[in-house]
Amino acid sequence: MNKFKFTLFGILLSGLMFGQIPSGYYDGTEGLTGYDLKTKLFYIIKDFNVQSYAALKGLYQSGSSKNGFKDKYYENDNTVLDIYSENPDGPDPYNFDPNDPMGSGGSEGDAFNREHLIPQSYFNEELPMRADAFHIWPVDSKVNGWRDNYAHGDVANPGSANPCNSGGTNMPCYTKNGSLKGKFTKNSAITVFEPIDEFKGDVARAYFYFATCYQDKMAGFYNSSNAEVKVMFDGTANHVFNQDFLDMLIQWHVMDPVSEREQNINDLIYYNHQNNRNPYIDHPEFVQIIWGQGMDVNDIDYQKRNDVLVYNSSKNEVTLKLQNPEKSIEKISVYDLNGKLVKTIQNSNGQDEVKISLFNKGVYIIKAEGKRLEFNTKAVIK
Ligand SMILES: [Ca+2]
Ligand SMILES: [Ca+2]
Repeated sequence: MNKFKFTLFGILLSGLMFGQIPSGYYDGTEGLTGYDLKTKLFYIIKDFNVQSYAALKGLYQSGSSKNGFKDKYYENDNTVLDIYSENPDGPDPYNFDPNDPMGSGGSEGDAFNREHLIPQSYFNEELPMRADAFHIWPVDSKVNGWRDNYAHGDVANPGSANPCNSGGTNMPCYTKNGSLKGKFTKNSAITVFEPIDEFKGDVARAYFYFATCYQDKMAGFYNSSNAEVKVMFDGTANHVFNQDFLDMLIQWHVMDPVSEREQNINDLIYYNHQNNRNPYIDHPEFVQIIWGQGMDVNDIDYQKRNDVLVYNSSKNEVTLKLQNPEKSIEKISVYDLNGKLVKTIQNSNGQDEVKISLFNKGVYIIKAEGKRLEFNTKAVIK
């Protein structure tokens, strides 16, 4: 096991801490690695204050300043923050008032309801899973229906997708915010649903929470009558995940770091609802320590983004060029593979193009932060 790999991921994954972790909450986790750490976390989070399924509605309506189920981050208009319709690059296609009745709609934008990121049929609609707010989020009901019981996953051939309007059966297809339904990049026999880049890490961390909180129930879930469960899980209490699915979740987790919204939701659920936390929001490095042993940055397939171009502009220079005027680059941090901070660039005058000079050959990880922007990417100087 290579220690500096952990250091690097730890630095990249620990973002600005907005959350209020209660004192002593993670006592006893120090020094633990692998499944020992996961089992310790299981004991910390499993006995939560189970709320009713109906109580989720009140949670979504909460007037708390930390209610990350409302949009306090993009339009900041307190409409429902629906990951399947929020457009972080501009105006939303539609919005819901959290006080409106939930329902089912004939088309996108008609109504919202409760989306189980891990489908209810996997666990026979039983409590506490059925009402656990860490994986049940308010989303458009029509898109919820299209997502169905499929796993979340990267969709193959997104460029050939058409709108899902005809019912989500015309795959690959996209929703009004660009979420995709289609065949899994890792297995063309499997249908998956892909959230937009902005929320991929959020979704991945919800899966990591679920895998930890219910590790003792995983064998039972795996034997559910729903065949789709095997796309996500492997039936074990330790590893929990199907390997292809896990590799993708780790990639989503690394590329889309913890956001203020997630930290707010973590506090909201802890202090106002069920009194437990998602450890992977408080300690994103735990993902690597549990599941990513032996993994390094070269194992992560850093995808191209359509909001920022990252390219080698000359022999010793990497350029980040913003493609979307709604966003801004405010700060860039560059790390070498030892996890050492090589340089920081403050882009206080808001230029949409930032050049980074790097004189030593090697692989670097670039962390970009700004308005409506936070991601990690890789750069190579040859
Ligand atoms: Ca919005
Ligand atoms: Ca995110």
